[in-house]
Amino acid sequence: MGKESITKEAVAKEAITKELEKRCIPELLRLSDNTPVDSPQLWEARRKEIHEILQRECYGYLPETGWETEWETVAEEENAFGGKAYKRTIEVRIRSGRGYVSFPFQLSVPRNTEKPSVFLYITFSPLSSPEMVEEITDNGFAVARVCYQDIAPDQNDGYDNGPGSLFPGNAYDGWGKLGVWAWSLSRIMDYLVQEKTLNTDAIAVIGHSRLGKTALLCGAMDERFSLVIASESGAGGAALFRGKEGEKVADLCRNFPYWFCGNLKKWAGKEEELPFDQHFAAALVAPRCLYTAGASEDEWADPLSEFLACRAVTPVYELLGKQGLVADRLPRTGDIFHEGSVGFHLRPGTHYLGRDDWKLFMEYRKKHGV
Ligand code: GTR
Repeated sequence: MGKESITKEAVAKEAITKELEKRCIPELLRLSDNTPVDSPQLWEARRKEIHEILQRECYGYLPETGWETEWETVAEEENAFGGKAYKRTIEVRIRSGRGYVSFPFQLSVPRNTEKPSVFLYITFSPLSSPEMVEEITDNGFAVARVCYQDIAPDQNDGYDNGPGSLFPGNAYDGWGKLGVWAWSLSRIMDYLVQEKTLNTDAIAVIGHSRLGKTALLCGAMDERFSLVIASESGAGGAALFRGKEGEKVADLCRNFPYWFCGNLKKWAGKEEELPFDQHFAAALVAPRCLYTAGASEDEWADPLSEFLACRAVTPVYELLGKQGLVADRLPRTGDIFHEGSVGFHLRPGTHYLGRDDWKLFMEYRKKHGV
């Protein structure tokens, strides 16, 4: 390699560092008492702090105890997709001292693969819509799919409906709908990890947009997922708030106050003062795999801010003995960074989760065995 290209490479890498420095985000590898975090043991302590800050200031506290869950298969299709897969619809029933709620999910398992890895996919569309399931199962993955509105309506209805009603919170740090959806995914995970026909070591959680935020929160809180895929999750998802284009804290709090906890409102217009930024959520996934997908024309989500969060968590991965994001330059349309435990791609086009994204997610999983 010539001197000139070495220099070009170094400049391209340096551009990432410079862009990230401009954001002035809070440090990950320092405890609140200022102790530098330089070992996996100290990271555990820092992890607890981050876990606490994110719940208190952004998403609200998710319940940790006090419920019972049961699951019942309510429908079965032995020969789905012309016999290539079987499908089960399973009802999740959750009970606490305050009552009982339920929602369905659908598990599609390919017959061509022994112990398939799984995508736990939270979707906008109802379970009756086919979505990408046939293509995913043809690729040897099982899919557990849940429609987010079946868990709890996407409305400002307080704690009236869905799992929120089992654990109503307060107006400050009570859980918002993202928390409710994310926590409910973990109740599906409780079922999946017991299912011996599946590869329970390779269960990914995936969602797009508001459901990308949900998937990130779920995978940040629940360490049983081997991979977390946040597609175009933007503000309140994988994108840094500081220096972000498009949607800001004030937009989220005006349009969707009920997605988050009440405390987030304090930070509207004050991103620079936030005691966290979204790389905190991404860092909780380490050392497990994290994949952030962006689209070049999705300014509202801001893929550069998503990319920079991936870069920002890389030192945590390195501390834990993994490569984080392996990228040699700021992302250009069409770039795919699949080398490290943090994956990223920048698809051409607008806000959407489609077959081009799925193809890359499946490639990444096969490459990393997660
Ligand atoms: C938008 C919202 C985004 C994103 C998106 C979606 O209106 O501003 O944060 O969540 O909805 O979920 O489709």
